[in-house]
Amino acid sequence: MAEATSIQSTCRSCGRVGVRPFLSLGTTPLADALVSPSDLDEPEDRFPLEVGMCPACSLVQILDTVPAEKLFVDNYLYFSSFSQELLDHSRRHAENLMATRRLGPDSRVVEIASNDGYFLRNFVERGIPVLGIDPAPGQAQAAEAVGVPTLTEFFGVELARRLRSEGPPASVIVANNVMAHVPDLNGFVAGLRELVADDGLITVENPYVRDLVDRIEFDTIYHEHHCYFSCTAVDALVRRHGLHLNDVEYFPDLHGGTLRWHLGPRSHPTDAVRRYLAEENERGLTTYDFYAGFGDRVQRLRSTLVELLARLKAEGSRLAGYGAAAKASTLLNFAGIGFETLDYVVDRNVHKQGLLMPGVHLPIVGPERLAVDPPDYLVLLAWNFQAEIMRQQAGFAAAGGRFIVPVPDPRVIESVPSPLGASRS
Ligand code: DWN
Repeated sequence: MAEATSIQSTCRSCGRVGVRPFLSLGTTPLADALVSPSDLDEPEDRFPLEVGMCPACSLVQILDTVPAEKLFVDNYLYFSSFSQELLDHSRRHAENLMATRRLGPDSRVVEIASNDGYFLRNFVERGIPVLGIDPAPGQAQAAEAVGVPTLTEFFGVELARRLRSEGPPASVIVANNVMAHVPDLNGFVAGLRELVADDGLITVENPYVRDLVDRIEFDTIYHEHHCYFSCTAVDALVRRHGLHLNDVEYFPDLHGGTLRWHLGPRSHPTDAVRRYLAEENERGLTTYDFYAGFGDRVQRLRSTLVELLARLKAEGSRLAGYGAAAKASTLLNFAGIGFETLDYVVDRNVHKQGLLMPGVHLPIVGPERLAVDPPDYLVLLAWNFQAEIMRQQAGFAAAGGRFIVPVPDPRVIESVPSPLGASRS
């Protein structure tokens, strides 16, 4: 049964009316709300999942807002440190900041959504003062265990004002995969401005909406992700709060294509900023037409994927999924893929093992299951970590197992791709 949500009648960034819908994924369970077997008799909340684009400021956003108390629960199960490639990516970022920002004992590095200390621990090892901010108690506890002091609170302008009244401004603020999650987007950005030093740097990382559309990454759409960012939308958003977009870095293989925006109170944009804004204008990311045909492409992907998996099942093959990711929940529920197709879903996050996937209730098991009860095919539901997972599961492949990538064109694959990289192109 669809639960009540508040319809977002105005843009989450600029506040104007007229956000134009371009995709509906039906009513889906909350992507992070893994189900305990003991709760199977309980009704599972499902909410409308529709996406639109604001013609005034170009922000892509979901149209329904789930009540915060449903969305943000204490037993949040996502721990960043379960991906070595993400840890390597974060360490490179930390080392670059230490070198370019000349950070030392008088600096202050703050991370918002600091999770389990996966990023800030790099500064702790070098004696640079840090502060983590993350409302999830389990992750905060894990961060404290690696020496990262963590405030278990939601970040916004009120917390920023309190931190500024109690201590120095932040030399660097890092916000990875969180600006898309916050219900009060303007309050979040106003908090960034409040907390950062006048000569400070803010880096914000989020998946890039251009790649979401180009690569048909519809499964990265879920209720926890309120917004999907372009440089144009970020530029308009941050200017409203006295911040400037000064640089852009692109990571084509991270989370399906990620941008890192460099923001600050002073304006000194690089050529990369001008290049991205010009390209988005030329490609039409600032117009509804760029998104208008996305829904049809998503429907075609769904049909191709379902037909491929059904054919393999009909031939007598056994299939399982890999990655109890939030995106896996969107994909499985939208495509209607459950026990008729997959036997189980593998995930090495021990906090997820023993639970069930939202909606379809497939059991989540550890990677060791692949050795004792291997399928013929492993569907990479966490396709964004394809290289890392395939390297890890080389034994599964050596024993004849094969991998299926579901996005952007569902297909059986053989070779192990290269690791993550970064560029400004
Ligand atoms: O914003 C967000 C995006 C960027 O990342 C948050 N919603 C949290 C997360 O979303 P997600 O759950 O879709 O993310 P992941 O990181 O794609 O999920 C990967 C899943 O796969 C995790 O549950 C961990 C698991 N995993 C694994 O079992 N073995 C991951 C790797 C790399 C592995 O080797």
